[in-house]
Amino acid sequence: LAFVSDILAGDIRAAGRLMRGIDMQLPESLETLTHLYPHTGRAHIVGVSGSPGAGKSTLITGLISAFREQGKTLGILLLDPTSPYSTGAILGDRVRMQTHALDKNVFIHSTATRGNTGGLSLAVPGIVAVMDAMGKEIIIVETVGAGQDEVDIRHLAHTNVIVVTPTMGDDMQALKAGILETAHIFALNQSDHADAETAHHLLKAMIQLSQKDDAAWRPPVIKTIAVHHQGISELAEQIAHHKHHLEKVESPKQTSDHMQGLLALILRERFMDTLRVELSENSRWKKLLERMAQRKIDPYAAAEKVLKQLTHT
Ligand SMILES: Nc1nc2c(ncn2[C@@H]2O[C@H](COP(=O)(O)OP(=O)(O)OP(=O)(O)O)[C@@H](O)[C@H]2O)c(=O)[nH]1
Ligand SMILES: [Mg+2]
Repeated sequence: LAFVSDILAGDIRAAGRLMRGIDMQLPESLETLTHLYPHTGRAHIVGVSGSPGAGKSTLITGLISAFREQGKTLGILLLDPTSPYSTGAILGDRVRMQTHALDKNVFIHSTATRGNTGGLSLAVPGIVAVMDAMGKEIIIVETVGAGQDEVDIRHLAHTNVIVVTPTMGDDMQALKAGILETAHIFALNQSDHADAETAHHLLKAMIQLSQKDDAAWRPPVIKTIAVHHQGISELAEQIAHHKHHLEKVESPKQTSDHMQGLLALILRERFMDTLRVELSENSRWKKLLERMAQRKIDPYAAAEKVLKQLTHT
């Protein structure tokens, strides 16, 4: 348990080691997490999602400076996108964020995202919990919003920042309703682009349409030019503003949604693993598989049978 107190004291080496253990889902690392968990729940978790190349890492680098100026401590988690656009991006991000790498108040970790089901990996909530236990006041999680990630990051982040760009053009129409509704703040990055004004109006109109009349929080759109550090302080301000909003109004509901989502995420992954082993190794399904092959039972009916048997034993 000396290890636990090291983490609580913010020891970087101990934390890095534990995070790698959580990445691999080592039993002893999960055991340590059990002891750390009661010390978590203090950090403000901010998700930053958006398409590959939207400018997420550049924005985050700016946000780190803005929050450091306020004396806040930070944890940054970069989720390695599997998208072909982003090969080597983590390394690049690390290099760009290097200005902060010597600052002991900023802890940066990167990990692969994909779990069995294509969403966040099992490790992500654990790694965030370690940063929380280390006493990091703000934890920023960068994730590519191309797949289902933004749906899962919702169950972790208190504040969801979606990064969009004017070059998205028609693609902006493709912003899924689910994303519009769960975003708390939009950063319209690359606002130095010629189409920025058009995109700004379009985005605001879309947000307007997606909002319920009685919505307690209306997502602001912040125009940013991350490379020139423009709009960053406004973005940081809105993040803080949203935190206050949660403290006043929505927190209990969000917490309960988060707990449910986290549990579902972990159960889904665990269940997939169990299921894979079960179907390939337990001989009791052999007959069923054969009957499927002989077209004596269709796959839907077979699945129904498996489900019934598994949930009733
Ligand atoms: N013109 C312009 N370029 C920008 C702006 N913000 C970022 N960039 C550039 O866009 C490129 C991608 O920026 P990143 O911050 O790596 O984007 P990202 O969203 O983290 O990318 P991935 O992690 O690969 O998904 C870099 O070359 C940046 O310098 C901006 O506001 N305007
Ligand atoms: Mg990036």
